Amino acid sequence: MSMDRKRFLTLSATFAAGAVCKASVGTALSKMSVPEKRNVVILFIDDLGYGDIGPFGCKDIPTPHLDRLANEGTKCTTSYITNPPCSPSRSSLMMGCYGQRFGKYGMARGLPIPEDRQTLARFMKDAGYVTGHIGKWDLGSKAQGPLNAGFDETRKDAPRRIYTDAELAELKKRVGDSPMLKKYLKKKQSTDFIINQENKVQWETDYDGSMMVDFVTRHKDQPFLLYFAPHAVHSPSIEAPPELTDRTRVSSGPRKFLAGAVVSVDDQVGRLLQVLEKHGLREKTLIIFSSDNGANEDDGGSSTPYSGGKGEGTQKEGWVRVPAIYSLPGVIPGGKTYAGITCSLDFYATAAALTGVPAPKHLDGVDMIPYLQGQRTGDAHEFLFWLNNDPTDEKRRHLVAVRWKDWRLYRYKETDTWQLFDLAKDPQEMHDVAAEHRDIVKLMETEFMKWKATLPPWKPIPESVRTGEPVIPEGYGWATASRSTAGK
Ligand SMILES: [Ca+2]
Repeated sequence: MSMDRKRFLTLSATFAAGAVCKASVGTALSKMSVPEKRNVVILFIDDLGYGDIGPFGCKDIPTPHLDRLANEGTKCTTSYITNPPCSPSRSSLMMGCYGQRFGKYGMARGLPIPEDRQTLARFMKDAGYVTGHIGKWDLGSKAQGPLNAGFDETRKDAPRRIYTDAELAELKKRVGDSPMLKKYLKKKQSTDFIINQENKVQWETDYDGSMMVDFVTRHKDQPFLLYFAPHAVHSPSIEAPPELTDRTRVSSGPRKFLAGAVVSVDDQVGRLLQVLEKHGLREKTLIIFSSDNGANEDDGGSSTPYSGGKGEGTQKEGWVRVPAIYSLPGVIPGGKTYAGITCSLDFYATAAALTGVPAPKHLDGVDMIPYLQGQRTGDAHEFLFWLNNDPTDEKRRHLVAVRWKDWRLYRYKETDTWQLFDLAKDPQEMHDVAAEHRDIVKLMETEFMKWKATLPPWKPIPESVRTGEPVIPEGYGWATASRSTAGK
């Protein structure tokens, strides 16, 4: 059976069952004054820490455009990614459900994204949206690129800058004797700069921002979903040029360069807001801003006030707690904070609610708009769960955890004893209080076991799906889906 045929049957079954979104689509839509479809832009930053942008308390990196976005929207101060790091996080976002539901128990690069359930892009496309992807992909099998997963367009990968010996010597002088230089620039090939159509060297995230402006401009007259996943602020940020680093208050160390990359992200947010305003789309566009996992501490990323992050910190809150902002003027209140528990699985459900088409049944997320409007109160998710125990994954990334109210229940592997932390009183997780709260440990463990019982077992990834064509074509401009790969 062809993929399209299977998809049609899945869709038919969904509609026949009369599926409705879990969280009152009708209520949220009834508050809107304009009956037309809203655009959705998801800005998903790589390794951006909880404490690395102004709206979340960062003092040393100016982020005026993100400050404005938070002012024109609601920031979520207890937002998580359920499946760290890059690849599982992006997969679960795109599927709107825990990665374990399709076998993703860790990094598991090459694991196919399921074809019997709509991706977010596929759902939006079927709901009449034009769908675009820019930047990092890192999900699915080698043969499943954005154009096979419901995106109409993906921006092509421009060629990378190759340093001359003289340029490399200059860079070394600027960044010092960084081990990152040796690790990432072995072939003198830049990870942060590309060569653009004009044959000029350009910071890749800035180039991607130009593609974002181009996408919005070309599709201003039709509803669109844009998934913007820039390279920044992933390691190494050491190539960040003085034009970026000089705009921060960090003057030395690895954070200086990471700060420059954060400034670049903020610049692109500014360009997005500008192009939306130019075309009268600001109040017709939901912007969701977040990160694929917590701070990169090796690069000076910050999880403040929490501890942990990428690298050695993957056992702590800062690895999975990320900044998140929702902005849709006229629908979502501006300048507010939502402190309830929410997560990246909610992006799909929230976007789906805006289409008026019933959301698919496989989602674990909820429509956040009623929570952000205050129509619903409390945590959007009473419990969230983490189970990273893929035996082929790096041991340091193994993680078992549960969040409930202010509590974080944690253990490294399933045979370990649970530890319990009160994040309200102890955000740095210095004091294990499991012995004093046996009842809470029991309650959270019981919920974890119930959730785990709903998951399929882990299986190795078949060799056959690990090879295939490059998922993002090289060149300039946009690659577009053909009828055979994307239907319609
Ligand atoms: Ca990442």
